[in-house]
Amino acid sequence: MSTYKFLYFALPALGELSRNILKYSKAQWTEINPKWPEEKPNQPFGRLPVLHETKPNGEKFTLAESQVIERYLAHKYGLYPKDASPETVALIEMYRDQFSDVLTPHVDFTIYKIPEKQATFNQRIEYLVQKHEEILKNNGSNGHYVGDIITYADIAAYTFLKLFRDAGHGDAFTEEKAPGLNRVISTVAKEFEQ
Ligand SMILES: N[C@@H](CCC(=O)N[C@@H](CS)C(=O)NCC(=O)O)C(=O)O
Repeated sequence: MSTYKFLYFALPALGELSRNILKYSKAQWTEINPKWPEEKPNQPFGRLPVLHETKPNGEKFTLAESQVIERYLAHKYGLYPKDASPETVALIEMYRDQFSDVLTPHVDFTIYKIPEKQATFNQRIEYLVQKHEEILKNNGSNGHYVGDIITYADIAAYTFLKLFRDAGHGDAFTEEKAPGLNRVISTVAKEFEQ
């Protein structure tokens, strides 16, 4: 089994979904919060997150780019349906990437303190909730985006909605407004608690 070092800041932002995939998959991993900016020149592209893998035969592999790291781990840990077609993989990744449209303004106003980004966040989360409720309804309102198993898309929704809720922005997706998304959250949460 591979072991991993996951390098990111002690913040819930671009590294959060990879952290949750590592936790959910019960991978053997440790987190490192590098000294910044001292460690910046030592990163592949000067930014975080970065994943360092050591394979069972001792071979090393390093990856940067948050969404690439997530997908690498999601493939390794079975978070796409078995034998998924390229179309199914693409749909799962499309559902996940939707959350970046909301995460970006969220990071801008919570971490970079740009107050006017809050309005963009509010407008984008409202739109996402409306669209994703339809997608989840079309999959049978069963707590999953695709089929009846937990995929990368489900863990993405759980991760980012929890992140927004923990930051005090859960009003946009209450049970009443977003029953489908709340079902995804509770389905994934059950597995996390095991
Ligand atoms: N496209 C990159 C962006 C990474 C990024 O913006 N990382 C920020 C933290 S969220 C960073 O390293 N900031 C410190 C810096 O740029 O010096 C990704 O998705 O991983």
